[in-house]
Amino acid sequence: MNEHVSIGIDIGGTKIVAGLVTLGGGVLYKQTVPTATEGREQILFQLQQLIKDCVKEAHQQRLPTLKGIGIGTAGQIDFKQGIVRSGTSNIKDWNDIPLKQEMQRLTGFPTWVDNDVNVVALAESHLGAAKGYDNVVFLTLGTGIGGAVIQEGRLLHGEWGGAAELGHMSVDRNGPACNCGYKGCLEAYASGTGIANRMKHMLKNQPERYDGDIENITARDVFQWAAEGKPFAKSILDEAMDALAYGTVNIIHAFNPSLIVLGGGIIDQHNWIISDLENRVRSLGISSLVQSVSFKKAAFGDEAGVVGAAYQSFLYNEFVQKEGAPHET
Ligand code: BMX
Ligand code: ZN
Repeated sequence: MNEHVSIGIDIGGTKIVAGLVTLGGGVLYKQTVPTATEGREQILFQLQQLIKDCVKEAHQQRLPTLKGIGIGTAGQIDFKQGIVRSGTSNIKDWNDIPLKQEMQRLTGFPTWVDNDVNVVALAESHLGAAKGYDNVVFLTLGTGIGGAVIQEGRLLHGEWGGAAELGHMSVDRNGPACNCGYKGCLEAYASGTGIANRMKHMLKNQPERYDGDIENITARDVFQWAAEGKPFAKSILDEAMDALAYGTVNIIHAFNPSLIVLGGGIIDQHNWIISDLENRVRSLGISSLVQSVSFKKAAFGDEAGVVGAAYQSFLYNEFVQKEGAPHET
């Protein structure tokens, strides 16, 4: 076994996944923990533990020397400096963290950091569903809604890395308050937290429809109730799909992609969303733009984040590059 191997870490609003990933996108070991709700110190501690376990596992599997650590994290990331500049309340206190520096100091490994969905875009465009496409938009539906844009073959970062927060595009200026501070964001309707919150809001105003504890309702409940034919849950999912369709058309109008890749936990469990979204989008917006887009599911499924995170280390690591490995997208 002489393939390059690195540690990939995917930090989301609900879980952190860490693993040993090969240059070819194989995951040799993987561990998942719930994201600490206490905030940054605990999350940094979790990261250290996860890295320790990965290093131990690499020894046990007699893997070659690890090339480094790649982190993809939810939040607005200064990707050159590896700093988490800010984050929505999906992760407590996840702001102003020199993550790259801190991890390098604690572990001694060269470390790269970018937004969680930007790294999904790296994995999918080098090895997965978007291979061979130059203009692609990525949307993940999970705790939040994350976005990434590949424009003319390159990942769009903006001035310092905060570009493509597509979940925080408003689809209704009179809509519900979002946890980012804005109003009517796509995420407030169609993410896991958004769907649960919309359901809670509806049932609080119509308590006769539900006799359980409204505060404990999750998106999973809403999907299940809708599948059982309960009209109140169906209407929440219809609202979510409508918001997703309008949001997607806005994105198509802005970027003229040839492909939209959908991923994240909600897509993994509910494939029908992709074809339903495609049908809705085709009947909205500027015809030449909405008719020329294809839709695909992320090829790496829920491993896209951890593979893409590690992939940064292969793309940006000079030693790997000298040996003829991939160049930046
Ligand atoms: C939120 C935002 C994005 C992130 C997206 C998906 C934060 C903390 N998160 O919109 O940066 O990409 O969620 O994240 O600002 P996930 O938690 O669903 O994986
Ligand atoms: Zn928002």
